[in-house]
Amino acid sequence: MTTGQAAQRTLAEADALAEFDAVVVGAGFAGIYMLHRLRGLGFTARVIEAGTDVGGTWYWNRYPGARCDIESLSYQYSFDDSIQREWNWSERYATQPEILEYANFVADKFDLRRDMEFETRVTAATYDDASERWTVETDRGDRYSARFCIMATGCLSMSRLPEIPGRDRFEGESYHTGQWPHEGVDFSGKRVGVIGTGSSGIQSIPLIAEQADHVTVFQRTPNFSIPAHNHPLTPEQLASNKEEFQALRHEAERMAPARAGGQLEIPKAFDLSDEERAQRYEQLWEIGGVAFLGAAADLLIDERANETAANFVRGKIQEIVRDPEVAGVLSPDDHPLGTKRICVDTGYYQTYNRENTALINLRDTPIEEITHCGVRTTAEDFEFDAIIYATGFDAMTGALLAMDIRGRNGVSLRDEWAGGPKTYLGLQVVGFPNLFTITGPGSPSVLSNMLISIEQHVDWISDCLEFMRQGDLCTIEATPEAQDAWVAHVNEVGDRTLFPRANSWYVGANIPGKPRVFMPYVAGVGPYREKCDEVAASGYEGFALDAPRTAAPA
Ligand code: N01
Repeated sequence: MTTGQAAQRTLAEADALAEFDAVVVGAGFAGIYMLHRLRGLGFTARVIEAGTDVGGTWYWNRYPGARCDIESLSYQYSFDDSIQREWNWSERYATQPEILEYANFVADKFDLRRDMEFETRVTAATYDDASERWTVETDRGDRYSARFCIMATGCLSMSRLPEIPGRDRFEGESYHTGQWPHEGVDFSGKRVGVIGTGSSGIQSIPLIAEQADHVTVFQRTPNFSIPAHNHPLTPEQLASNKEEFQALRHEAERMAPARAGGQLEIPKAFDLSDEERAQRYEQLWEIGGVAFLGAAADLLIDERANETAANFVRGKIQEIVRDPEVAGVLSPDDHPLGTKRICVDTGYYQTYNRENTALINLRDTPIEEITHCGVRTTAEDFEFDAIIYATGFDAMTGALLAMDIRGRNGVSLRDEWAGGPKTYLGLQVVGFPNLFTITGPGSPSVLSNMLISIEQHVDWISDCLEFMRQGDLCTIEATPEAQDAWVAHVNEVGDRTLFPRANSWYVGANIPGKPRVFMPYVAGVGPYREKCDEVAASGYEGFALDAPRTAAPA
């Protein structure tokens, strides 16, 4: 333990019995902004974070090639204009180190670390009916008491190792992309096996292949990937964005995606002739990135429309990859394009033209076990110096359910969500008063620019807390009627799209035994914001608000 950690530890011990207005779990982008708002409102708050510093996703995912697939000029806070005025992004898509530096820049600018507890994992949060307060417990034995408990735990923060027999037997190096060593890894001269071809695999494989002696990629399901066409940002681009940023953000915050009937100027796939459609797909392929999903208004609604775009991408894979058999294995055929998170890459398909890169189709020859020296499939034994698990996350609910969260009458969130997550607006759960989930299931979250959704939730929660203070109210809790209606609505709009058809982490299909529920809200941040604003303006319709029974309000 360093002197600094020891000093912080002593502080934590001193704080262990202290009471706060709010405890915030997680110091990623959500926790950072939540603390800033709470402080601004004069609430006392403590942020508890498992990592040694701020950053959340961008603290943990340090694998080679890790970048955001939202353009950096959009992936930034808007709450204080001086942040974007002072910060300059270097590339169209920022690298993980640069985004982490940005998180640190914001934490420093607002002097946030003094209210944060690092290297501390929350293990339990329990609501006490009598005192109407939460007790938050950590893996260091600390206990915090707070009126409000705010989960800023992220949607993709519980990394997941697959249940392959023999995983612990491997004598070489093992890594998970979501828990990458801070000092980096040098693969020079090494034989590397990569399991998984989602965004993390697709971003890291090209760079690992450039460095390693040999790379073997184990693919179970091929994914659609669109080129990033990343490039440095010019001083002119940065300068003009600084002027336009707030207006652009205002517009983005109110946007409904094409799949929800927004952006009427976008044509439907069959409004175009075959030639016009091909031209449009080609243009969007050249622009690159997730914008490809906006190629036609009905891509995520109409299977036939989707198939035209999927065919276009499959054609690109055949063009890029020299070996037609490998191109065939890389071509997705089991889900509509975009219904698993679309990937954005730099040189991914091209990597399979390298002499030192091999692709193993696990559909033909599944992995049987990990051996002491590599991977055994039903067809072959592979020897590796390192195995990389790019096998993803227990998304959206994993981080919440990893804690023992108990609401009124000791009811556990794990039991409440045994059949899948149920929330009102993705913000609250019946039976868990004064517990908020930032970008929780049932909100746009992972289907949106996370910075937009985080700011909207933090602002909504902050306004709600201020409303409660003004009205001398002590507890807020979603009503069962409002929650049921919201869950039904989230399912209904989700079912109008093609999303539920894919075995994606959006529906929990990557976790054995996880209930199959489509978790994010697809109607877009604009309509969602309107609904949240209406609820707030009505005096929090759908929530029960109560005056204190026992103690003074926070
Ligand atoms: O995880 P994934 P990820 N044997 O779940 C395979 C965000 N993100 O870390 O599809 C063999 O997508 C699994 O195969 P299958 C982004 O939202 C963003 O890549 O289950 N294979 C799949 O290929 C993204 O969607 C960025 O058949 C196994 C892979 O592992 C999300 O995080 C960058 C297996 C997991 O893919 C998750 O991405 C990175 C097994 N037993 C991540 N188990 C950007 O911003 C699993 N797999 C760019």
